[in-house]
Amino acid sequence: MQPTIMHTDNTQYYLDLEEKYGAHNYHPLPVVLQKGQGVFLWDVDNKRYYDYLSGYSAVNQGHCHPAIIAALIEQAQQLTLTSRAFHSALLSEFTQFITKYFGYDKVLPMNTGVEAVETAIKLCRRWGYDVKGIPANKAKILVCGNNFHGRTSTVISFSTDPSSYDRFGPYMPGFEVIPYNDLSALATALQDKNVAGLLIEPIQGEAGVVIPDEGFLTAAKQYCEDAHVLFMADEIQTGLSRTGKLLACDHENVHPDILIIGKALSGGTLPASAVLADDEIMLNIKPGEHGSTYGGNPLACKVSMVALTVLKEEKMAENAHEMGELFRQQLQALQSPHIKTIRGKGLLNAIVIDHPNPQAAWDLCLTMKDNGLLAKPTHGDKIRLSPPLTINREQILESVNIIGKSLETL
Ligand code: IF1
Repeated sequence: MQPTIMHTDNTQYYLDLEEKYGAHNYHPLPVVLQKGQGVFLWDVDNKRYYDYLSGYSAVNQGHCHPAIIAALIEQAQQLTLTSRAFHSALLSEFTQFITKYFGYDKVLPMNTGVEAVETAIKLCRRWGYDVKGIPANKAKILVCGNNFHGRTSTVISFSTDPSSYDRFGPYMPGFEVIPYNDLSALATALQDKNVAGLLIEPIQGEAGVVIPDEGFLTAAKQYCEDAHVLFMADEIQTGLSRTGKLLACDHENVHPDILIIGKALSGGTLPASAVLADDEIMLNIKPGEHGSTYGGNPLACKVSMVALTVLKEEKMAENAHEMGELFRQQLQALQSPHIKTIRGKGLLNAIVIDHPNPQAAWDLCLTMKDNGLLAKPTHGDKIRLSPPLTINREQILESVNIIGKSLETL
């Protein structure tokens, strides 16, 4: 089943420990990591790998980016947490910095991605009642088939993936699933006057990097506006330069009513997420009605400002665009009979494997691991390929070489 697994005793020691004492809610590749720098990771035997997962796009700026780590250390020695019972200088500065950076009136900081999604849902419902005038407890939020927005019991209530929701019910009502990239389904769903918002990934990551038709986001935003419905973009995975623009919505010049970001907001150092919106939406939540102990802590605020600065100063969106084009073109040039599809935008890419063995994508990831490149299959036959945005030309060519060599063993 797993022909290429080669563990050292050292690696096996750690695999056994986690198997025995950790919950079994993941099925990781059998590699145990202990160091990261830029586009590279090292395992406990000091073997070096290209990182083609980037912490699920949380490490866009590269592992242990020197400016981000310096800010982290400096702030950790100064002040890490005040709670929101008091003000902090850094939260104040951060609110100004990030609202100017993305062009919104206000920000609400949280920690994990799914908490930011939950926050957006609450903001949207509140706006629905207080501004749109939806009758009490009737607000509806539209979501898309094959969505991924996180793991809380509310968010899995509108997942269409049984492995996310099965036997975790009862489920939160108030959501309607419509097909992704389907304007006529959206138009029909928007006829319901109780719809308060549309929650959407501008590119569906977990579904296997599914890119909607050109013009879809623009039209969807317009349909929402016409129906007096909020357009909420989950840019947790697609945002922060990953797809070759600061936000994936920027490819169509769409400015979401509610913007949800996370992951790379802290450059992979600590959980930091944020929801951005204008006053008409944000100010409906009053003191005491929403919050979080760690949300907006000074450490996260400092690190996030540097992580966002680094994205711009080092032109990571431009590099993601260029390296993404090169990467897909080089993959194409491999002419591998085992690649059915290559798709992506910037450095958010996926390949679909064509092979009679249903385990082929997993086996390929094991072989790539042995050859010095880490990536993870999703939904059986797809492999997401998303290196840090600092990757250069020579590193892309070497990576494609590793992928090509590995494909030949299938
Ligand atoms: C896991 C995928 C990535 C996300 C979008 C919200 C969240 C995520 C668009 C929640 C999180 C993760 C979480 C991770 C696997 C993963 C993932 F494989 F599911 F698709 F990134 F590629 N919205 N995505 O992608 O953010 O609460 O986790 O901070 O193991 O669940 P979170």
